[in-house]
Amino acid sequence: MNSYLERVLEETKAKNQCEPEFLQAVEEVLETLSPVVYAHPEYEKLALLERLVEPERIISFRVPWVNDKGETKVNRGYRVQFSGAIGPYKGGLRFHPSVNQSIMKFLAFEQVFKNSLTGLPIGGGKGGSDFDPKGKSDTEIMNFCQSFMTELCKHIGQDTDVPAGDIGVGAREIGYLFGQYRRIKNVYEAGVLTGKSIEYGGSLARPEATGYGLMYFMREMLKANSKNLKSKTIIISGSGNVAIYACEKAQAYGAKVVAMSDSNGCIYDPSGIKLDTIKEIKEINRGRIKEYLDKYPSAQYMENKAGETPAVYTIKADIALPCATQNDINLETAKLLVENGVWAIGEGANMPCTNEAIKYMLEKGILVAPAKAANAGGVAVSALEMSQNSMRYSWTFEEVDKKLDNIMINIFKACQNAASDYNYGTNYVAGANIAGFRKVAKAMRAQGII
Ligand code: NDP
Ligand code: 2IT
Repeated sequence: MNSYLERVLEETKAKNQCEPEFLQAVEEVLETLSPVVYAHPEYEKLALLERLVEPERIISFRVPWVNDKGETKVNRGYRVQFSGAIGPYKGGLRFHPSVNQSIMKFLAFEQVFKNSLTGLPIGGGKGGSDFDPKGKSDTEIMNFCQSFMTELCKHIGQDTDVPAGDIGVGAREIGYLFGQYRRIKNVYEAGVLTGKSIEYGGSLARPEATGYGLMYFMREMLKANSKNLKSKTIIISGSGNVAIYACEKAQAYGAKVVAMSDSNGCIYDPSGIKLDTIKEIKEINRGRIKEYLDKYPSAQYMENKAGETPAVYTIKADIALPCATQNDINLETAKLLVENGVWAIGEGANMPCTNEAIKYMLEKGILVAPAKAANAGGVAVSALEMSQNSMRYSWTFEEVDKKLDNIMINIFKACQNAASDYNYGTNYVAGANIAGFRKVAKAMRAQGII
Protein backbone atom coordinates (compact mmCIF):
# COMPACT_ATOMS: atom_id res chain seq x y z
CA MET A 1 0.00 0.00 0.00
CA ASN A 2 1.13 3.56 -0.79
CA SER A 3 2.78 5.25 2.26
CA TYR A 4 0.27 8.12 2.38
CA LEU A 5 -2.63 5.63 2.37
CA GLU A 6 -0.91 3.57 5.06
CA ARG A 7 -0.47 6.62 7.28
CA VAL A 8 -4.12 7.68 6.85
CA LEU A 9 -5.30 4.15 7.64
CA GLU A 10 -3.15 4.00 10.80
CA GLU A 11 -4.38 7.43 11.95
CA THR A 12 -7.99 6.48 11.25
CA LYS A 13 -7.56 3.30 13.28
CA ALA A 14 -6.03 5.22 16.19
CA LYS A 15 -8.84 7.78 16.16
CA ASN A 16 -11.74 5.34 15.85
CA GLN A 17 -10.68 2.38 17.94
CA CYS A 18 -14.21 1.53 19.06
CA GLU A 19 -15.67 1.45 15.55
CA PRO A 20 -14.80 -1.90 13.93
CA GLU A 21 -17.37 -1.76 11.11
CA PHE A 22 -16.31 1.76 10.15
CA LEU A 23 -12.63 0.76 10.14
CA GLN A 24 -13.44 -2.31 8.07
CA ALA A 25 -15.18 -0.18 5.44
CA VAL A 26 -12.35 2.39 5.36
CA GLU A 27 -9.67 -0.28 5.09
CA GLU A 28 -11.50 -1.99 2.24
CA VAL A 29 -11.61 1.25 0.25
CA LEU A 30 -8.12 2.55 1.03
CA GLU A 31 -6.51 -0.80 0.19
CA THR A 32 -7.72 -0.49 -3.39
CA LEU A 33 -6.81 3.16 -4.00
CA SER A 34 -3.00 2.87 -4.18
CA PRO A 35 -2.67 3.24 -7.96
CA VAL A 36 -4.91 6.32 -8.00
CA VAL A 37 -3.12 7.94 -5.10
CA TYR A 38 0.29 7.28 -6.77
CA ALA A 39 -0.96 9.16 -9.79
CA HIS A 40 -2.05 12.13 -7.63
CA PRO A 41 0.73 13.09 -5.21
CA GLU A 42 -1.04 16.43 -4.59
CA TYR A 43 -3.76 14.61 -2.55
CA GLU A 44 -1.39 14.35 0.40
CA LYS A 45 -0.73 18.11 0.60
CA LEU A 46 -4.49 18.71 0.42
CA ALA A 47 -5.13 16.07 3.13
CA LEU A 48 -7.76 14.75 0.75
CA LEU A 49 -7.92 11.28 2.27
CA GLU A 50 -7.93 12.56 5.85
CA ARG A 51 -10.95 14.64 4.88
CA LEU A 52 -12.54 11.74 3.00
CA VAL A 53 -12.61 9.54 6.14
CA GLU A 54 -13.90 12.24 8.51
CA PRO A 55 -17.69 12.82 8.35
CA GLU A 56 -18.71 16.41 7.73
CA ARG A 57 -21.10 16.09 10.67
CA ILE A 58 -22.53 13.48 13.08
CA ILE A 59 -25.81 14.20 14.81
CA SER A 60 -26.84 12.03 17.74
CA PHE A 61 -30.01 12.59 19.72
CA ARG A 62 -32.41 11.27 22.33
CA VAL A 63 -35.67 9.68 21.12
CA PRO A 64 -38.18 9.34 23.96
CA TRP A 65 -41.50 7.64 23.23
CA VAL A 66 -44.38 5.94 25.07
CA ASN A 67 -45.32 2.30 24.43
CA ASP A 68 -48.80 0.76 24.52
CA LYS A 69 -48.49 -0.03 28.22
CA GLY A 70 -47.88 3.64 28.98
CA GLU A 71 -44.19 3.07 29.73
CA THR A 72 -41.64 5.65 28.60
CA LYS A 73 -38.79 4.32 26.49
CA VAL A 74 -35.64 6.07 25.32
CA ASN A 75 -33.68 5.22 22.18
CA ARG A 76 -30.74 6.87 20.48
CA GLY A 77 -31.13 8.45 17.05
CA TYR A 78 -28.37 9.26 14.55
CA ARG A 79 -27.76 11.03 11.29
CA VAL A 80 -24.26 10.90 9.85
CA GLN A 81 -23.80 13.54 7.12
CA PHE A 82 -20.61 12.14 5.63
CA SER A 83 -20.00 14.03 2.40
CA GLY A 84 -21.96 16.72 0.61
CA ALA A 85 -19.34 17.19 -2.12
CA ILE A 86 -21.53 16.11 -5.03
CA GLY A 87 -25.04 16.81 -3.73
CA PRO A 88 -27.32 16.89 -0.68
CA TYR A 89 -26.57 14.13 1.83
CA LYS A 90 -28.57 11.08 0.79
CA GLY A 91 -29.02 7.68 2.38
CA GLY A 92 -31.35 5.49 4.35
CA LEU A 93 -32.50 5.20 7.95
CA ARG A 94 -32.02 1.90 9.77
CA PHE A 95 -34.10 0.88 12.78
CA HIS A 96 -32.48 -2.16 14.37
CA PRO A 97 -31.27 -2.90 17.94
CA SER A 98 -27.69 -3.36 16.68
CA VAL A 99 -27.43 0.24 15.42
CA ASN A 100 -24.50 2.19 16.87
CA GLN A 101 -22.16 4.94 15.71
CA SER A 102 -19.76 2.51 14.04
CA ILE A 103 -22.50 0.96 11.92
CA MET A 104 -23.94 4.37 11.02
CA LYS A 105 -20.50 5.64 9.98
CA PHE A 106 -19.65 2.59 7.86
CA LEU A 107 -22.99 2.85 6.05
CA ALA A 108 -22.63 6.61 5.49
CA PHE A 109 -19.03 6.23 4.31
CA GLU A 110 -19.96 3.56 1.76
CA GLN A 111 -22.95 5.62 0.66
CA VAL A 112 -20.59 8.39 -0.51
CA PHE A 113 -19.00 6.11 -3.12
CA LYS A 114 -22.23 4.33 -4.01
CA ASN A 115 -24.03 7.60 -4.66
CA SER A 116 -21.12 8.85 -6.74
CA LEU A 117 -21.33 5.68 -8.87
CA THR A 118 -24.99 6.32 -9.72
CA GLY A 119 -23.88 9.35 -11.76
CA LEU A 120 -26.59 11.40 -10.03
CA PRO A 121 -26.01 14.50 -7.86
CA ILE A 122 -26.27 13.03 -4.37
CA GLY A 123 -23.86 13.18 -1.42
CA GLY A 124 -23.58 10.45 1.23
CA GLY A 125 -25.32 10.08 4.57
CA LYS A 126 -27.04 7.51 6.78
CA GLY A 127 -29.09 7.51 9.93
CA GLY A 128 -31.24 5.43 12.17
CA SER A 129 -31.80 4.24 15.68
CA ASP A 130 -31.25 1.29 18.01
CA PHE A 131 -35.05 1.03 18.20
CA ASP A 132 -36.29 -2.54 17.58
CA PRO A 133 -39.46 -2.53 15.45
CA LYS A 134 -40.03 -6.28 15.95
CA GLY A 135 -43.21 -6.99 17.89
CA LYS A 136 -44.21 -3.32 18.11
CA SER A 137 -47.78 -2.25 17.38
CA ASP A 138 -48.59 0.19 14.63
CA THR A 139 -49.22 2.91 17.23
CA GLU A 140 -45.85 2.30 18.84
CA ILE A 141 -44.14 2.54 15.46
CA MET A 142 -45.93 5.82 14.78
CA ASN A 143 -45.08 7.24 18.22
CA PHE A 144 -41.46 6.36 17.72
CA CYS A 145 -41.29 7.80 14.18
CA GLN A 146 -42.91 11.05 15.30
CA SER A 147 -40.47 11.50 18.18
CA PHE A 148 -37.52 10.60 15.92
CA MET A 149 -38.58 13.17 13.31
CA THR A 150 -39.21 15.87 15.89
CA GLU A 151 -35.44 16.11 16.29
CA LEU A 152 -34.31 14.94 12.82
CA CYS A 153 -36.37 17.65 11.06
CA LYS A 154 -33.91 20.28 12.31
CA HIS A 155 -31.15 18.74 10.23
CA ILE A 156 -32.74 17.62 6.94
CA GLY A 157 -34.44 19.23 3.93
CA GLN A 158 -34.89 18.52 0.23
CA ASP A 159 -31.69 20.46 -0.60
CA THR A 160 -29.82 19.56 2.59
CA ASP A 161 -30.23 15.91 3.47
CA VAL A 162 -32.77 13.41 2.16
CA PRO A 163 -33.29 10.21 4.20
CA ALA A 164 -35.04 7.05 2.95
CA GLY A 165 -35.54 3.45 4.13
CA ASP A 166 -33.13 0.70 5.11
CA ILE A 167 -33.44 -2.26 7.51
CA GLY A 168 -36.62 -1.86 9.57
CA VAL A 169 -37.73 1.25 7.67
CA GLY A 170 -40.15 0.86 4.75
CA ALA A 171 -43.13 2.72 3.31
CA ARG A 172 -45.07 2.64 6.60
CA GLU A 173 -42.29 4.31 8.59
CA ILE A 174 -41.52 6.82 5.80
CA GLY A 175 -45.22 7.79 5.87
CA TYR A 176 -45.20 8.53 9.62
CA LEU A 177 -41.88 10.37 9.33
CA PHE A 178 -43.13 12.48 6.41
CA GLY A 179 -46.36 13.33 8.21
CA GLN A 180 -44.51 14.62 11.26
CA TYR A 181 -42.03 16.62 9.13
CA ARG A 182 -44.87 18.30 7.24
CA ARG A 183 -46.71 19.06 10.45
CA ILE A 184 -43.74 20.65 12.20
CA LYS A 185 -42.38 22.55 9.18
CA ASN A 186 -45.77 23.55 7.76
CA VAL A 187 -44.53 22.99 4.23
CA TYR A 188 -45.20 20.33 1.60
CA GLU A 189 -41.60 19.49 0.84
CA ALA A 190 -42.11 16.24 -1.06
CA GLY A 191 -38.40 15.72 -1.76
CA VAL A 192 -37.34 15.65 1.90
CA LEU A 193 -37.74 11.87 2.11
CA THR A 194 -37.75 9.15 -0.54
CA GLY A 195 -39.40 5.76 -0.53
CA LYS A 196 -42.76 7.49 -0.08
CA SER A 197 -46.00 5.82 -1.15
CA ILE A 198 -47.29 6.71 -4.60
CA GLU A 199 -50.25 8.72 -3.30
CA TYR A 200 -48.11 11.51 -1.85
CA GLY A 201 -45.02 11.77 -4.04
CA GLY A 202 -43.38 8.36 -4.16
CA SER A 203 -41.84 6.92 -7.30
CA LEU A 204 -43.09 3.84 -9.09
CA ALA A 205 -40.46 1.08 -9.00
CA ARG A 206 -38.74 2.39 -5.84
CA PRO A 207 -39.80 -0.70 -3.81
CA GLU A 208 -38.38 -2.95 -6.55
CA ALA A 209 -35.32 -0.82 -7.32
CA THR A 210 -32.59 -2.28 -5.11
CA GLY A 211 -33.39 -5.92 -5.86
CA TYR A 212 -34.03 -5.37 -9.57
CA GLY A 213 -30.92 -3.19 -9.81
CA LEU A 214 -28.87 -5.95 -8.20
CA MET A 215 -30.00 -8.40 -10.87
CA TYR A 216 -29.38 -5.90 -13.70
CA PHE A 217 -25.84 -5.54 -12.39
CA MET A 218 -25.46 -9.34 -12.09
CA ARG A 219 -26.74 -9.77 -15.65
CA GLU A 220 -24.08 -7.35 -16.92
CA MET A 221 -21.28 -8.85 -14.83
CA LEU A 222 -22.10 -12.39 -15.96
CA LYS A 223 -22.45 -11.30 -19.58
CA ALA A 224 -18.99 -9.67 -19.48
CA ASN A 225 -17.65 -13.04 -18.30
CA SER A 226 -19.55 -15.12 -20.89
CA LYS A 227 -22.07 -16.40 -18.37
CA ASN A 228 -25.77 -15.83 -17.68
CA LEU A 229 -28.50 -16.35 -15.10
CA LYS A 230 -30.69 -18.82 -16.96
CA SER A 231 -31.29 -22.06 -15.01
CA LYS A 232 -28.72 -21.13 -12.38
CA THR A 233 -29.40 -22.11 -8.78
CA ILE A 234 -29.48 -19.17 -6.36
CA ILE A 235 -29.51 -18.85 -2.57
CA ILE A 236 -30.58 -15.54 -1.02
CA SER A 237 -29.96 -14.47 2.55
CA GLY A 238 -32.69 -12.21 3.91
CA SER A 239 -36.35 -11.94 2.95
CA GLY A 240 -36.85 -8.21 3.26
CA ASN A 241 -37.20 -5.53 0.61
CA VAL A 242 -33.95 -6.19 -1.23
CA ALA A 243 -34.16 -9.99 -1.07
CA ILE A 244 -37.76 -10.16 -2.31
CA TYR A 245 -37.22 -8.07 -5.44
CA ALA A 246 -33.86 -9.67 -6.20
CA CYS A 247 -35.70 -13.00 -6.13
CA GLU A 248 -38.48 -11.66 -8.37
CA LYS A 249 -36.06 -10.48 -11.06
CA ALA A 250 -33.83 -13.56 -10.76
CA GLN A 251 -36.89 -15.73 -11.40
CA ALA A 252 -37.88 -13.53 -14.35
CA TYR A 253 -34.42 -14.19 -15.81
CA GLY A 254 -35.04 -17.94 -15.55
CA ALA A 255 -32.88 -18.62 -12.50
CA LYS A 256 -34.05 -20.98 -9.77
CA VAL A 257 -34.05 -19.48 -6.28
CA VAL A 258 -34.03 -22.40 -3.84
CA ALA A 259 -33.54 -20.69 -0.47
CA MET A 260 -34.30 -17.48 1.42
CA SER A 261 -33.84 -16.63 5.09
CA ASP A 262 -34.52 -14.33 8.01
CA SER A 263 -32.52 -13.88 11.19
CA ASN A 264 -33.94 -17.10 12.67
CA GLY A 265 -33.26 -19.50 9.82
CA CYS A 266 -33.87 -20.38 6.21
CA ILE A 267 -36.32 -22.24 4.04
CA TYR A 268 -35.02 -24.57 1.36
CA ASP A 269 -37.42 -25.38 -1.46
CA PRO A 270 -35.58 -27.39 -4.13
CA SER A 271 -38.54 -26.97 -6.49
CA GLY A 272 -38.09 -23.19 -6.37
CA ILE A 273 -39.27 -20.55 -3.87
CA LYS A 274 -42.89 -19.43 -4.29
CA LEU A 275 -42.37 -15.69 -3.97
CA ASP A 276 -46.06 -14.75 -3.53
CA THR A 277 -46.04 -16.69 -0.28
CA ILE A 278 -42.88 -14.94 0.91
CA LYS A 279 -44.42 -11.56 0.05
CA GLU A 280 -47.55 -12.44 1.99
CA ILE A 281 -45.56 -13.55 5.05
CA LYS A 282 -43.12 -10.63 5.03
CA GLU A 283 -44.81 -7.65 3.35
CA ILE A 284 -48.34 -8.17 4.63
CA ASN A 285 -48.22 -10.23 7.84
CA ARG A 286 -44.74 -9.16 9.00
CA GLY A 287 -44.24 -12.79 10.00
CA ARG A 288 -41.37 -15.29 10.17
CA ILE A 289 -40.04 -17.18 7.16
CA LYS A 290 -40.74 -20.49 8.89
CA GLU A 291 -44.45 -19.89 8.14
CA TYR A 292 -43.66 -20.84 4.52
CA LEU A 293 -43.97 -24.45 5.66
CA ASP A 294 -47.64 -23.90 6.58
CA LYS A 295 -48.35 -23.62 2.87
CA TYR A 296 -45.53 -25.77 1.49
CA PRO A 297 -44.88 -28.55 4.02
CA SER A 298 -42.53 -30.33 1.61
CA ALA A 299 -40.02 -27.46 1.92
CA GLN A 300 -37.35 -27.70 4.59
CA TYR A 301 -36.72 -25.24 7.44
CA MET A 302 -33.19 -24.95 8.81
CA GLU A 303 -32.65 -22.95 11.96
CA ASN A 304 -29.60 -20.72 12.49
CA LYS A 305 -27.36 -21.65 15.41
CA ALA A 306 -25.42 -18.98 17.29
CA GLY A 307 -21.77 -18.83 16.23
CA GLU A 308 -22.32 -21.12 13.23
CA THR A 309 -22.55 -20.43 9.50
CA PRO A 310 -26.04 -19.08 8.70
CA ALA A 311 -28.06 -22.10 7.47
CA VAL A 312 -28.80 -20.57 4.06
CA TYR A 313 -25.11 -20.68 3.12
CA THR A 314 -24.86 -24.43 3.68
CA ILE A 315 -27.04 -25.07 0.60
CA LYS A 316 -25.36 -25.84 -2.72
CA ALA A 317 -25.83 -23.21 -5.45
CA ASP A 318 -24.22 -21.41 -8.37
CA ILE A 319 -24.82 -17.92 -7.07
CA ALA A 320 -25.25 -16.45 -3.57
CA LEU A 321 -27.02 -13.14 -3.00
CA PRO A 322 -26.44 -11.86 0.54
CA CYS A 323 -29.34 -9.41 1.03
CA ALA A 324 -29.65 -9.26 4.83
CA THR A 325 -27.00 -7.48 6.85
CA GLN A 326 -23.27 -6.76 7.26
CA ASN A 327 -20.63 -9.44 7.83
CA ASP A 328 -23.03 -12.27 7.04
CA ILE A 329 -20.24 -14.06 5.12
CA ASN A 330 -16.96 -14.49 6.96
CA LEU A 331 -13.88 -16.36 5.76
CA GLU A 332 -15.19 -19.71 6.96
CA THR A 333 -18.52 -19.21 5.17
CA ALA A 334 -16.71 -18.02 2.04
CA LYS A 335 -14.69 -21.26 2.04
CA LEU A 336 -17.86 -23.28 2.38
CA LEU A 337 -19.51 -21.42 -0.50
CA VAL A 338 -16.53 -22.09 -2.77
CA GLU A 339 -16.47 -25.73 -1.69
CA ASN A 340 -20.19 -25.97 -2.50
CA GLY A 341 -19.64 -24.71 -6.03
CA VAL A 342 -20.76 -21.07 -5.76
CA TRP A 343 -19.03 -19.07 -8.53
CA ALA A 344 -20.64 -15.63 -8.23
CA ILE A 345 -21.72 -13.38 -5.37
CA GLY A 346 -24.06 -10.39 -5.61
CA GLU A 347 -23.93 -8.10 -2.61
CA GLY A 348 -27.48 -6.80 -2.15
CA ALA A 349 -26.79 -5.89 1.47
CA ASN A 350 -24.21 -3.33 2.56
CA MET A 351 -20.83 -4.92 3.42
CA PRO A 352 -22.28 -8.44 3.70
CA CYS A 353 -18.81 -10.01 3.40
CA THR A 354 -15.84 -9.49 5.68
CA ASN A 355 -12.68 -8.18 4.01
CA GLU A 356 -11.04 -11.59 4.47
CA ALA A 357 -13.99 -13.31 2.79
CA ILE A 358 -13.82 -10.95 -0.21
CA LYS A 359 -10.07 -11.46 -0.60
CA TYR A 360 -10.45 -15.22 -0.45
CA MET A 361 -13.27 -15.32 -3.00
CA LEU A 362 -11.41 -13.03 -5.42
CA GLU A 363 -8.32 -15.22 -5.11
CA LYS A 364 -10.46 -18.23 -5.99
CA GLY A 365 -11.73 -16.49 -9.13
CA ILE A 366 -15.27 -15.97 -7.80
CA LEU A 367 -17.07 -13.08 -9.52
CA VAL A 368 -18.00 -10.57 -6.83
CA ALA A 369 -20.57 -7.83 -7.51
CA PRO A 370 -19.62 -5.31 -4.81
CA ALA A 371 -22.33 -3.70 -2.66
CA LYS A 372 -21.45 -0.09 -3.43
CA ALA A 373 -22.17 -0.75 -7.09
CA ALA A 374 -24.55 -3.71 -7.11
CA ASN A 375 -27.09 -2.35 -4.62
CA ALA A 376 -26.95 1.26 -5.86
CA GLY A 377 -30.25 0.86 -7.73
CA GLY A 378 -32.26 1.74 -4.62
CA VAL A 379 -30.62 5.07 -4.01
CA ALA A 380 -30.55 5.76 -7.75
CA VAL A 381 -34.33 5.48 -7.95
CA SER A 382 -34.52 7.57 -4.77
CA ALA A 383 -32.67 10.28 -6.71
CA LEU A 384 -35.18 9.80 -9.56
CA GLU A 385 -37.95 10.23 -6.97
CA MET A 386 -36.35 13.56 -5.98
CA SER A 387 -36.26 14.60 -9.65
CA GLN A 388 -39.95 13.74 -10.08
CA ASN A 389 -40.81 15.68 -6.91
CA SER A 390 -38.93 18.74 -8.21
CA MET A 391 -40.69 18.54 -11.56
CA ARG A 392 -44.06 17.94 -9.88
CA TYR A 393 -44.49 15.14 -12.39
CA SER A 394 -44.21 11.38 -12.34
CA TRP A 395 -42.86 8.80 -14.70
CA THR A 396 -44.50 5.43 -15.46
CA PHE A 397 -43.17 2.20 -13.96
CA GLU A 398 -41.62 1.29 -17.32
CA GLU A 399 -39.88 4.67 -17.62
CA VAL A 400 -38.35 4.43 -14.16
CA ASP A 401 -37.39 0.78 -14.63
CA LYS A 402 -35.69 1.56 -17.95
CA LYS A 403 -33.73 4.43 -16.38
CA LEU A 404 -32.72 2.11 -13.52
CA ASP A 405 -31.54 -0.54 -15.97
CA ASN A 406 -29.43 2.03 -17.85
CA ILE A 407 -27.97 3.35 -14.60
CA MET A 408 -26.95 -0.19 -13.56
CA ILE A 409 -25.42 -0.85 -17.00
CA ASN A 410 -23.38 2.36 -16.63
CA ILE A 411 -22.34 1.49 -13.09
CA PHE A 412 -21.09 -1.90 -14.24
CA LYS A 413 -19.16 -0.26 -17.11
CA ALA A 414 -17.62 2.25 -14.70
CA CYS A 415 -16.45 -0.59 -12.40
CA GLN A 416 -15.15 -2.59 -15.34
CA ASN A 417 -13.28 0.36 -16.87
CA ALA A 418 -11.74 1.48 -13.59
CA ALA A 419 -10.64 -2.11 -12.85
CA SER A 420 -9.07 -2.41 -16.28
CA ASP A 421 -7.43 1.08 -16.16
CA TYR A 422 -5.59 0.08 -12.98
CA ASN A 423 -4.84 -3.57 -13.83
CA TYR A 424 -7.36 -5.04 -11.45
CA GLY A 425 -8.78 -7.49 -14.03
CA THR A 426 -12.21 -8.70 -12.93
CA ASN A 427 -11.80 -7.31 -9.41
CA TYR A 428 -14.92 -5.14 -9.58
CA VAL A 429 -14.60 -4.45 -5.83
CA ALA A 430 -11.53 -2.34 -6.59
CA GLY A 431 -13.19 -1.00 -9.74
CA ALA A 432 -16.21 0.26 -7.80
CA ASN A 433 -14.07 1.92 -5.14
CA ILE A 434 -11.87 3.67 -7.69
CA ALA A 435 -14.71 4.79 -9.95
CA GLY A 436 -16.72 6.08 -6.98
CA PHE A 437 -13.71 7.79 -5.46
CA ARG A 438 -12.53 9.59 -8.61
CA LYS A 439 -15.64 11.76 -8.92
CA VAL A 440 -15.78 12.63 -5.22
CA ALA A 441 -12.05 13.47 -5.18
CA LYS A 442 -12.44 15.78 -8.19
CA ALA A 443 -15.40 17.56 -6.56
CA MET A 444 -13.49 17.91 -3.28
CA ARG A 445 -10.48 19.41 -5.06
CA ALA A 446 -12.65 21.87 -6.96
CA GLN A 447 -14.31 23.09 -3.77
CA GLY A 448 -11.11 23.84 -1.82
CA ILE A 449 -10.13 22.87 1.71
CA ILE A 450 -13.46 22.42 3.46
P1 NDP B 1 -35.47 -5.26 5.53
O1 NDP B 1 -35.66 -4.74 6.88
O2 NDP B 1 -36.58 -5.15 4.54
O3 NDP B 1 -34.99 -6.78 5.57
C1 NDP B 1 -33.86 -7.18 6.27
C2 NDP B 1 -33.74 -8.68 6.13
O4 NDP B 1 -32.47 -9.14 6.61
C3 NDP B 1 -34.78 -9.42 6.94
O5 NDP B 1 -35.13 -10.60 6.28
C4 NDP B 1 -34.02 -9.70 8.22
O6 NDP B 1 -34.54 -10.77 9.00
C5 NDP B 1 -32.70 -10.10 7.66
N1 NDP B 1 -31.64 -10.13 8.68
C6 NDP B 1 -30.98 -11.23 9.07
N2 NDP B 1 -30.11 -10.97 10.01
C7 NDP B 1 -30.18 -9.69 10.27
C8 NDP B 1 -29.50 -8.86 11.17
N3 NDP B 1 -28.58 -9.32 12.02
N4 NDP B 1 -29.79 -7.57 11.15
C9 NDP B 1 -30.74 -7.11 10.31
N5 NDP B 1 -31.43 -7.85 9.44
C10 NDP B 1 -31.15 -9.14 9.42
O7 NDP B 1 -34.18 -4.50 4.95
P2 NDP B 1 -33.72 -4.30 3.45
O8 NDP B 1 -34.09 -5.44 2.61
O9 NDP B 1 -34.11 -2.93 3.04
O10 NDP B 1 -32.12 -4.26 3.63
C11 NDP B 1 -31.32 -5.43 3.52
C12 NDP B 1 -29.89 -5.01 3.26
O11 NDP B 1 -29.81 -4.28 2.03
C13 NDP B 1 -29.26 -4.11 4.31
O12 NDP B 1 -27.89 -4.38 4.39
C14 NDP B 1 -29.44 -2.70 3.71
O13 NDP B 1 -28.49 -1.80 4.22
C15 NDP B 1 -29.20 -3.01 2.25
N6 NDP B 1 -29.73 -2.06 1.28
C16 NDP B 1 -31.05 -1.69 1.28
C17 NDP B 1 -31.53 -0.82 0.33
C18 NDP B 1 -32.96 -0.46 0.24
O14 NDP B 1 -33.33 0.28 -0.68
N7 NDP B 1 -33.84 -0.93 1.13
C19 NDP B 1 -30.64 -0.23 -0.68
C20 NDP B 1 -29.29 -0.74 -0.64
C21 NDP B 1 -28.88 -1.61 0.32
P3 NDP B 1 -35.42 -10.47 10.30
O15 NDP B 1 -36.76 -10.09 9.82
O16 NDP B 1 -35.39 -11.76 11.04
O17 NDP B 1 -34.73 -9.37 11.06
O1 2IT C 1 -28.16 1.57 1.47
C1 2IT C 1 -28.87 2.23 0.66
O2 2IT C 1 -28.43 2.61 -0.42
C2 2IT C 1 -30.25 2.50 1.03
N1 2IT C 1 -30.69 2.06 2.09
C3 2IT C 1 -31.12 3.35 0.15
C4 2IT C 1 -30.86 4.80 0.38
C5 2IT C 1 -31.78 5.77 -0.32
O3 2IT C 1 -31.58 6.96 -0.07
O4 2IT C 1 -32.64 5.37 -1.09
